[in-house]
Amino acid sequence: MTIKQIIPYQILDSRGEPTLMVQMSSENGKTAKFAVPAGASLGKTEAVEKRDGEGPYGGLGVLHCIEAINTVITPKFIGYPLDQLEDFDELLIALDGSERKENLGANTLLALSGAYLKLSALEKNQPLWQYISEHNNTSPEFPQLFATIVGGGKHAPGLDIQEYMIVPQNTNPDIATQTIYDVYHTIRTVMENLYGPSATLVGDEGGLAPIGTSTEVILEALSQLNGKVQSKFDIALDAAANSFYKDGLYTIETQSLHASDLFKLYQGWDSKFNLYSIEDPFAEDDLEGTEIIKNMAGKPKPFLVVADDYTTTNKSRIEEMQKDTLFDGIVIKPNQVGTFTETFAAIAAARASKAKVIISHRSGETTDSLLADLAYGVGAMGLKLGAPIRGERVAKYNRLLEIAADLDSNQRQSPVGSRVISPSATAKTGSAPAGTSTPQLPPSTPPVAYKPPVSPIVQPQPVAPAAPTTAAQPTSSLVPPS
Ligand code: 2PG
Ligand code: MG
Repeated sequence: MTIKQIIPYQILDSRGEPTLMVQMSSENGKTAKFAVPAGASLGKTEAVEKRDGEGPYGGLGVLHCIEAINTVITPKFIGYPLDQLEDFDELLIALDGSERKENLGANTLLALSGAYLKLSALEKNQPLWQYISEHNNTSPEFPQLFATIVGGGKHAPGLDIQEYMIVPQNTNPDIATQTIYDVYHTIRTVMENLYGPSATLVGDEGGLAPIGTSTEVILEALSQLNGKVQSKFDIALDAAANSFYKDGLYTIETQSLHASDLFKLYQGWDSKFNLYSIEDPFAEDDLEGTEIIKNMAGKPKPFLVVADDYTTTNKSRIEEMQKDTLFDGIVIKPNQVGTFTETFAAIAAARASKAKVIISHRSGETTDSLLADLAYGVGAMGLKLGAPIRGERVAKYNRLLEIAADLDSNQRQSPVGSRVISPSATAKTGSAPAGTSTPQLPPSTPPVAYKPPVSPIVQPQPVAPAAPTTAAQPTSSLVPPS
């Protein structure tokens, strides 16, 4: 089966800015579409997103990308066979001919690569996750959800840290989603009580955006909810430290800190609130910060160090940085590199280095749900998907719920379900496969012993109340009475 038609068009992303969508059809009339997301906090080595630089939408339009598709790219691909992703992407990369896709634009390439990937799956009558899994020879597994509860940095006013996330320890999409829902809505009430109605406004990823608060307050509020919602959860931060770093100093919550003092601040938060991971804890070009990360490698760590801006979904960068096993987790964002073939290569490189693979959305998203299929299909450890509100975020939650429901109704044709895991027990205690250089970490909580039910989809557990009670609250309780 071959490509019959390619139609590119301009749509708006979740920030209301233009982005590119490609619709691709096969000879037998099947059609797939993919739309490209956009980031706000960017790594310096991300592939280049092409925008018009003039004309409508304040120059942010993608009409030049559309023109390039219509004139340069489409003529090469009409009649091109499906199910040949690597060749297809290779040809796109060659047509662009630049290191960082600045000629045609990484957004142009990704829109085509995504539509082609989806159409190839459709042609094989396979769910997208299955196609991805077979293509990569990976075992599908539901990811742990990294859900933004409170936002800051470049995504929302009020806080310097970009994302305060919870990571439910249960990967069953239904249980994880309910847990995130309960935490999100309770924190919303807490913030409203503390800072007034404006604290219920949200940032780009749906995270709450309270003004006049602090990291300590947010972490305290989150940690008070642990054990009171359906699944236990860990707390993770994306510092996105590039965005509050300048001239050797980090400006955070009225302090100006060198990397070593910022690290002490992180250690203080970790000792109080037991952080699971911090993404981009230092700016990517702060050598002092990189040195601190290097010194952590191979030793007990207070929290896992996750790379996003450092590695930008780039296989070579991942391989280079992971020679010293700098990072415990690596964020994967297809639009940082520009094609799905390169995205898969980055995932494989991250895995080969024993880092956890965390698939991620962007702050400017579309309602496309491919990321959920990608995370499940490659069996990623994590999926960053924002708050459980706003259509473009909810699309990913809903797709995971749909995959789980489909598998359930298809007699669980595939080994799926609820790995109940304790990251603080598995990752932070360094229980990586033998022979890896993952640092040995001090023992913390013992692993949650999980006995899979007969059906791989977990039976519903007793539901904890959405709003926690005050029974065991310290006097400084931030959590409202139910
Ligand atoms: C990040 C992402 C997503 P952005 O930094 O990890 O949360 O943000 O898309 O703005 O880069
Ligand atoms: Mg990040």
